Amino acid sequence: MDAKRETFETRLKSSAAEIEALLDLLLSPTELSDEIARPDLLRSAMHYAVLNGGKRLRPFLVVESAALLGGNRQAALRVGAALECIHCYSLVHDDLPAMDDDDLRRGKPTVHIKFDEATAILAGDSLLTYAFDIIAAPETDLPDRSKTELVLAIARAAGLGGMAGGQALDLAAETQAPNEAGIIRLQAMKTGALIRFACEAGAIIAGASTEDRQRLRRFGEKIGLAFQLADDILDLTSDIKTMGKATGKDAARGKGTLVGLHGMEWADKQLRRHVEDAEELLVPYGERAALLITAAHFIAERKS
Ligand code: GRG
Repeated sequence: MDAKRETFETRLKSSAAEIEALLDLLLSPTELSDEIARPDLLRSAMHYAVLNGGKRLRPFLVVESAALLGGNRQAALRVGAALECIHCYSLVHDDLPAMDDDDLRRGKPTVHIKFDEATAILAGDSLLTYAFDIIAAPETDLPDRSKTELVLAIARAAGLGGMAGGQALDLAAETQAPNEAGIIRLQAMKTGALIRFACEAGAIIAGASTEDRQRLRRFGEKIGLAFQLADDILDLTSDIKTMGKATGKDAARGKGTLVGLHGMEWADKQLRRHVEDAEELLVPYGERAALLITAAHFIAERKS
């Protein structure tokens, strides 16, 4: 393994450990002020949904984007934890029988299998809500204006015009296959929006200039495209053991993907192009951006 990749993997692991420790604390049985009680079954399901493995890529992007622009690390960790709560909620709800109907996630039983469907729905609901709590709480040491910007940006990324809307388009795609532009839009919403937020959040936390914020946002967009393309390739080429979840489902359902439309050779080339574009965007930051650039490569080359 080359040195840059090694540094990246070490940093990804250490930020994942910090995020997990924070999530564990946030999901402890002790009530926060103004909470009346924390029902233990629901709290346990949330804890299980969040602390069951996972690469913690989105929080890593928040932390490292903030670090690039001189943002407060503790605040970035909290925003990363909030984002991971939303990501995990989306996985819990996506796995439900009414959606993808999966029994396995991150190599373990999905939340509705381990607990029950109603608890899984409520765990997702509560994780989504908790994300806004974590950002707005006094423990997140940021100016109120930055918190408002973060809450607005994460809401737009997760809601009707972002991830949840993308999931609705994805469900509709099972009965009517979208064209290429439709696939790109669906994926930008369903998967891309949270990844773009992760990178833009770093700039907001750092109180960066509009230009820096825009640059990080575009970087997030590019690696979001790479992430989804890699996911489509893995859905076709990987197996349940490596991925920790069912594979081949998109193809089996005749769901349109860019790989299905253009073939594997095109997808590989396109993936390289997205990573090059992402790298190009960070040129102004020189060596300081090396870690984020290695992250872009990792996203494109990941095996799970
Ligand atoms: C239910 C509102 C709602 C949205 C669901 C994200 C999502 C939308 C569905 C998940 C289905 C899926 C496999 C999407 C492809 C991209 C994706 C989010 C993969 C999983 O993310 P990783 O690889 O997972 O970062 P880990 O486990 O490492 O966190």
